[in-house]
Amino acid sequence: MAQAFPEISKIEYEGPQTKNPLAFRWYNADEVIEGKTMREHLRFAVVYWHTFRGTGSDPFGPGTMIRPWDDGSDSVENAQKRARVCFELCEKLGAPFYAFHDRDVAPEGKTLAESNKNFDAVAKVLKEEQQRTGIKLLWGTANLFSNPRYMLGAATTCNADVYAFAAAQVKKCLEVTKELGGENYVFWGGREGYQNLLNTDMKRELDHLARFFHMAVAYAKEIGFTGQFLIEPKPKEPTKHQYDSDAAACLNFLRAYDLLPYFKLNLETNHATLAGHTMQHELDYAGMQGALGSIDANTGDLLLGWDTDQFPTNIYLTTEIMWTILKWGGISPGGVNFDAKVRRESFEPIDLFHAHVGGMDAFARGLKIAAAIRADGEFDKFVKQRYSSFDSGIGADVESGKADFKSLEAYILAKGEAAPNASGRQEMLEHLFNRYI
Ligand code: XUL
Ligand code: CO
Repeated sequence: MAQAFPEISKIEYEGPQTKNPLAFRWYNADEVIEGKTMREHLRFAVVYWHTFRGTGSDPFGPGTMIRPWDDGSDSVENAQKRARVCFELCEKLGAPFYAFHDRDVAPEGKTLAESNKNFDAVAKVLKEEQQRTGIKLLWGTANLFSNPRYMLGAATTCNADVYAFAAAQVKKCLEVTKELGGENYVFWGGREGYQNLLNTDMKRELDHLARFFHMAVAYAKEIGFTGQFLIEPKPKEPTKHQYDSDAAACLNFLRAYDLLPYFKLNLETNHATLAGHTMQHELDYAGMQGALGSIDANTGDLLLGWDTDQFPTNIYLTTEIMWTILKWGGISPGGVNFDAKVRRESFEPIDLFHAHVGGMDAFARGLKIAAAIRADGEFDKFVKQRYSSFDSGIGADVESGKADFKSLEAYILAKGEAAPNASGRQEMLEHLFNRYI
């Protein structure tokens, strides 16, 4: 097949001084940081849906993207051709992974059997290309939200037939993900939520969702799929209230239904901010509970209240993310997955390269800055000192479980007043953070 991007050769690391926009200034795949290469830390992945199926359409107008390799048809041949283009892009970027929904890579047929046949035909090409290039599948997932049958949800629908369809679709997607050596399997709760509680039995819907996840875990075991299951939180859009609204809600759900041993979280920046959190908050919250699985790397827009899925270029953001990921020991077998789309106005094929190169470089730079912050240890020292009253005496009794309300009362009655507080020094610390940027 002729190249889709003949004018672009492999993107190389040229160092911070280069003026070449299609070169890495910071992402030097083999450079070792904290004992691992950048490639191993970052595990970059290209998403199939935005990058190869995004048309640039919005509620006010049709698609704008120029994609010369795509004939615009829903044929299996076109899908197979597109699959090969995905690998050309990943190879030229040096991205070691990709991720897909079943319905992005292969057209949906008139029946489930026909859809499965289409999926197999494209999976055959994906496998060939994986073997040719060494590029791997970070995760697979089933699209349980686009087809109108899923308008009321999939695993949380009120329609048992729709529930059965969704289960069958996930069954097939697990089989294909296993066949392609997928390292994770993601559930993003597309329409798993509600628009209105007047027509919704929330308890029953959540019970059904938990049953669904238990069935997925059981089937994975049966077929020998050993990838990590991930849930991707998002608070709203398309429904008004998504059940998997943020990290804390997901972890509570998983714990309540005995699913915690089988799942971690796939955290996405734009979803975190829609939930009223920072990405760093979500990462830290998941990390402290051993549930930090993978990230969908993107960013929202401060002035827009929806999921704009922009490519991340903000160094503060990528530093905070990589700092927190390093803190919790990394994200493998997860990765940094660019769930991001070029703007409608960035319609030329080369914009796909500018977007990914910029995102990869921003993360590489964030990783280097985060490692420098950790090497100096100034923040760690400050925070450790801040909590030092819990290292000995009455504080240590609290942490060890030795103290109770009576002993704490006796202690403070004898003392008369608590020791004075120390300043939080927020401004000093924010200034210190800037020193590394
Ligand atoms: C939607 C979203 C999805 C998931 C995969 O906001 O992020 O693309 O990442 O279903
Ligand atoms: Co996502």
